[in-house]
Formats: sequence, C-alpha cells, structure tokens
Amino acid sequence: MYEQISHSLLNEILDDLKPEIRRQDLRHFYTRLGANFYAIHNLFHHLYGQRDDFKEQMLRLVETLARQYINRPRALKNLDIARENDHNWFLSQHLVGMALYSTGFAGDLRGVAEKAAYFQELGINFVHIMPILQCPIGKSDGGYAISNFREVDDRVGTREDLHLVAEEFRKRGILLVLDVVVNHTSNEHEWAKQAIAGNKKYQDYYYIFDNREIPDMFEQSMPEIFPETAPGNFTWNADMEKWVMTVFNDFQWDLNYSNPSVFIEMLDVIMFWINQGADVIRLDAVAFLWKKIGTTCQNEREAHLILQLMKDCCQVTAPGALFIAEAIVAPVEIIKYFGEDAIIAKECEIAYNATLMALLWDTIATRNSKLLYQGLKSLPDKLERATWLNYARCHDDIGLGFDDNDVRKVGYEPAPHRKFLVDYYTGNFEGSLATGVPFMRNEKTGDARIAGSLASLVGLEKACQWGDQEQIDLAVDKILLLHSLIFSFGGIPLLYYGDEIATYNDYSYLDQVDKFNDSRWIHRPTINWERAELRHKQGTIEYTVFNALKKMISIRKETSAFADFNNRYLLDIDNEHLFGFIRFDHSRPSERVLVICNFSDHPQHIDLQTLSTSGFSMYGQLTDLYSGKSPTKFKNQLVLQPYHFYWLSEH
Ligand code: OTU
Repeated sequence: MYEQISHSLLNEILDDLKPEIRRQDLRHFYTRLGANFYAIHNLFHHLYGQRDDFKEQMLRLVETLARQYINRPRALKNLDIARENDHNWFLSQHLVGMALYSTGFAGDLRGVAEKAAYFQELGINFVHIMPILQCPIGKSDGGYAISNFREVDDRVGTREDLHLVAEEFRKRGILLVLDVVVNHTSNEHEWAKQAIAGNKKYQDYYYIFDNREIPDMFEQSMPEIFPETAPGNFTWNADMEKWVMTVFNDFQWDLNYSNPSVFIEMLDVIMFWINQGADVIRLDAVAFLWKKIGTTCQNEREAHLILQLMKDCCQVTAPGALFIAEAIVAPVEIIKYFGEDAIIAKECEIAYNATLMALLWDTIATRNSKLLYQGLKSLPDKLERATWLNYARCHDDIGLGFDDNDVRKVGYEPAPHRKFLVDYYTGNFEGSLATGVPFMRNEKTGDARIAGSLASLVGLEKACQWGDQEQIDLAVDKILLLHSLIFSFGGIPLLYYGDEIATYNDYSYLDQVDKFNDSRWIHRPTINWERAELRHKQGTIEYTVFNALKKMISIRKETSAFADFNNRYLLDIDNEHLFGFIRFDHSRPSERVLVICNFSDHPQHIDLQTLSTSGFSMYGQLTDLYSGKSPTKFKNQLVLQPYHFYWLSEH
C-alpha cells in the first residue's frame, strides 16, 4: 500500500543506506520492501514510535534487512521466487513431517544427514531438528536455553555439518525446520553476562528490577509454567542484586521486546538461519513475547504485532521461508497466530494444532468422541495460506488445554475430568495400561500435565511386559488410529521420532542430575537402530507400525482431498464412539474421502443413510483407500472393528 508519510520516510532511509549496501543488486529487495514498508513502518511505529531514536531504529531495521538479503545465497533466492510463483506450495498433501533430536535420533547432525534415506523410506519430507544452537551443559532445557544464537552446539556438530544436512535434504526434497528460541536466552548468553556485569544497555535487553515491587504486581496475574522446578516468574540474581523475569526455568531470561534493539537482534538471528538453509523456522513460545502487568502475559496484542512485523520483514528478505508458531494456548487463541485482522496468514503460516492433539488423547482415554467433536466444532476456520501441524506426540508434555465450556457442554466437570485423564495416563485408573508420568503438578491449582511416549501411553509397554497379545494388538491399533487422523485431518502431519517403530518410555533420565526432575525426558529417546531394523522383519511390532504408517503416508500423498484448503466437513454422528469427517477437493468434486474412526474397544456400526444428509451420497461403490478393499457392511450398516478406521472413497 502507498501512503505518503511512510513513503517519504522510506525515501529518507534509502538515501541514508551505506554505499556498500546501495551498490548491490537489490531489485527484488526494493520491490518487496516497497510492498511491505507501509505495514512494517506502522507496526514498528506502534511498538516503538514513542522513542526519541525511532528514526534511527527504523534505519537500522532496514539496513539489517538489506544485509540479510545481500547475504542470501543465490540458490535460496531462486527458491524464494519459485515459491512466490507457487504460493500454496506448503498446503499440499505431499508434506509429511517428523520432529527429532539430532542426538537421540542419530548421535549428531552428521548422523542425521546419513539417515536421510530413512526419511525417504518412510515418506518424510519435512524434518524438524530440535534446537541445535549453543547452550550450557546441564541448564539447557533440552536446547531451549541458548547461550549463542549464531553457533551450533559442539555436541551436535558444526555449522558445516548443518550445511551438509541442508544440502542432503535439498537434494532429496526434504524441508529443513530449525528452532529460534525468541522468547528468552540462557543466563549464560553474552547479553545476560553483560547485564550481570552491570552493563545498562544489556540490562535493558531483559526485564530486570531492583526490588520486588513490580515483580509482585506481575505475579498476581501470571500463571506458573514450571511450578515444580521453577516456581514464580522472577529469579534473584545475587551478582546484580536484582530480580530477573524468568517465566520458564530460572536460567531462561525473558527478552524485553519493548526494546527495539531486542527485536532487531532477534529478527537478524531468524534471517541468519533462514540464510543458512532453513526452509521453516519454529518460533518457540511465541505467546509469551509481550509482558503487561495485570495480565497472564500470554497472547497479548503486542505479541501478535511483533510476529506480524517479523513476518513482514522476512517476506522482504526471504519470502520462501515459513514460520511455525509454537503457541500451546487455548484453542481460540492458537488460531490468532496465523494473523489477527488478516485474511491471508500474516504472522505464522503454520501453527501447532495442540487442540487436536489434546482432544485425541481425551478420546483414547474416554473411548468417546463427544469432546473431540465439540472441541473441533468450536474452532473457527483458519485463514487462507495457513496450515496446521497435526501431531499426536511431541517432545513436550500433553497439556489438557481444552476449552472448559466445551468440556461442560458435553457433560463433564472440567477439574474432575482433567484429573481422570491424568490418572488414566499415569496408570492410576482401573483398566488403564498407560505408563505415563505426571509433569509439573501444581499443588496450588491442582493442575498437572502428562509425559510419556506414544507407545507407552496407549498401553503397549505394559501389554508387552505382560505378554498379553490381545492388549498388544489393541495398543498397536490405537497407534495406527491416531496416525490415521493426523494424516487425513488437513495440515502437515508431524510424527515424533521413535513413534514410527513404537518406542517405549526411556527411564534413563531418572539417573541424570540435570534431567531427573523434568519428566519430559521420559519421551525423548535414543533410537536403538538394531531395533529399528526390525521394521523389515514381518511379525514384529516395529514392522507392523512402520509399514502401516509408510502406507498411510503414501496414500495421503496421492489423495488430493487431503491437502489443506478448509476442505473438511465434520460429521455429527449419532454414535459417540465414532468420529468422522469428509475431506473433499474443491477442484475435483468427485474426489471425496470419508474418514471414520472407532474409538471404542467394541465393534461399532453406523447407518450410511444418516450420512447422506451430509452430502455424502452412499450410492457409489465404497472403497477403503487404506486397505484397498470394500468396507465391511452388515445390512445397510457400515461396521468398524475396535480402534479401526476407514478412508472411504466413492469409486
Ligand atoms: C516450549 O514449550 C518448548 O517446546 C519447551 O520444550 C520449552 O521448555 C519451553 O518452550 C521453553 O523454551 O512455550 O507456548 O508445557 O508446552 O512451555 C508453549 C510446556 C511453550 C510447553 C511450553 C511450550
């Protein structure tokens, strides 16, 4: 948009750019900057307009963009242009993701590059390598406490190793996803060290207070994220004799985004890793970016403005790169991270579908899909050019963050229902074979979250210990059922490493001083590659799970109705054990798939006639895309075995 005030400022800034910048070929940079400058100026002004040095900061911002554009390798610039021409590229059903720790998966980054063929064997082409940047030994929160944003941690490799991974992935058509932990740094980061040494400039990079007055005001409305190990949101620093805001662990210092230098530095870091070959950047803990007294300090409007500004800026230097919002917050809040007041995603193109994840676990425990149906029905449609990351498990805990209104609507009381779920997954409920553990019980609020590997949470670990074949089969079916949903729901499915071979809990964290009090380590395994070999041996669990997922992935990729264009219709089924929806392809109306799942441990049936009201006529011959066979019917009823699913197409 053209607007005179911002345009004349842009002219001034361009005149002030250093000659070494102006000398470069900036053709694409200028057109993109021209297109986004009005928005960039507005947002930057909204956040920092009251400062005397506003114009200087604005110049610094544009200079930072120009430098990163100049640094962007030619091949990546070409990729940007190709993606601009095919702007819906990431909504395709062809993408299938996996998240992994390079150490646990393959030792280090080189190991990941060497395992690239494994991704292809399974059909994975979007790989999130969990944090790889330098962090202290011990106090690292699994890599989420970064001490140097520009260096790869020795324990995982070097920057050259990362280039090797990027190159290997690019050759094989695999997208590289990296983290930038935008909300906080380690207390051992250079900025924190400077702050501790008394440098005022760097104290302003954080929220630092002389006494408890302001911290106490904040505390009145801020929840605790890690109440067991890091109660409260502030930490006393004896060297400075000051209080530091530390929302997560006491060694994770929250960055102060009301300081434009912090914004520019962190934007520069994001662009730096995009230029190192990351296709997608996962922005950690984005809900927390803005702090305001009297609020929970999550999901504040300014947090969204910061993300919009980051996006507008990255579109200028590297429009082919995508952002993932990691905002594990209330369902109605998550969707806002695609961009508030926008039609087309203008913050993050991708967001974790934590709502679906938590609801799936509810459905497995209750064997009833009513909350799943209700919870999804309450979710507004997402924006254009935005997509979900659908996952069953990840490296974090399972938070039971459903909307209390939905919980009540389906007839449960929120607190006892959540307690039931925690009991169920920690094996404290009659008949539950789950072997999860609680994460961060909060004595004050009674809340708790759940940790445990997928296979252990569905009862496979215990069933195997007991040698109970029937229970083993049921647990395997649950693993496949959950994946059948994340593959067909719409969005990018994200597998969690190890789940493809049904990896159990890993209890070794209990013997490690820096891990034993963070139960999330129970589900951050070291892959046993000998066991993984069993995926080739018929009759093993590894074989069954791996090959079933592989098959689902390949069918997903061939099924255009599984691409993500708000092309899902949830079915209101009068059998609460069943859950289903119809996926369709807008451009080819005959391409429709009925996805239907049985969450109960008994066979269930559904009257096909009832579906015709949903526009899914049942006249054609139905084929299950997964098995290639016609579904089982009895009279005019479709029948499903316990924990079975169908992907039915009408041909
Ligand atoms: C994220 O987590 C990371 O995924 C965690 O591994 C880190 O510990 C944390 O940030 C701090 O860097 O911020 O918006 O329940 O779900 O802390 C959500 C814990 C986050 C996580 C939550 C999450």
